[in-house]
Amino acid sequence: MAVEHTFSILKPDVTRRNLTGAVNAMIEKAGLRIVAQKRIKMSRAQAEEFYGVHKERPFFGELVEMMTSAPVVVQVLEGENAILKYRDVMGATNPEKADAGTIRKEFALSMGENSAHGSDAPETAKQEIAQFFKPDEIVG
Ligand code: DAT
Ligand code: MG
Repeated sequence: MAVEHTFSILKPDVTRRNLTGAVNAMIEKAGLRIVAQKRIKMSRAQAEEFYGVHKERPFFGELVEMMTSAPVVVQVLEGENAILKYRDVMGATNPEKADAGTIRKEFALSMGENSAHGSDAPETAKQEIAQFFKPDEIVG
């Protein structure tokens, strides 16, 4: 399995509760390397573009509101099989269904405020990284 990059967001519920370091410790403990990171306040346009695939879903408005409600930390994570590995470290979308020891089990407040985003496939990882980082901001 090759070394991959995946895109991560530590969501507003994490920054609001001052848990950035605690989540990053779980990421690093899992063997993923944070090779790019910045704290930003997402604009409505950025959030709508980022979650465009969900725009017809009933929760879309709420999702955009939540993602723009406080700063987020956007990241590129590097590692062997990073895309699937980070999905495992995050746990299930619904924190009630997330396994023990995952980010969402430990920290998520609800299905909406579920602490972390991670890309779901190589193609989406590439697109999502490109939305937030220039190539020279990724330092492996
Ligand atoms: P994931 O973030 O695990 O990739 P997703 O891509 O299906 O999950 O959905 C994106 C985000 O949208 C998810 O992290 C939280 C929110 N969301 C998904 N389904 C939801 C629902 N039924 N009610 C409220 N928010 C939801
Ligand atoms: Mg998703």
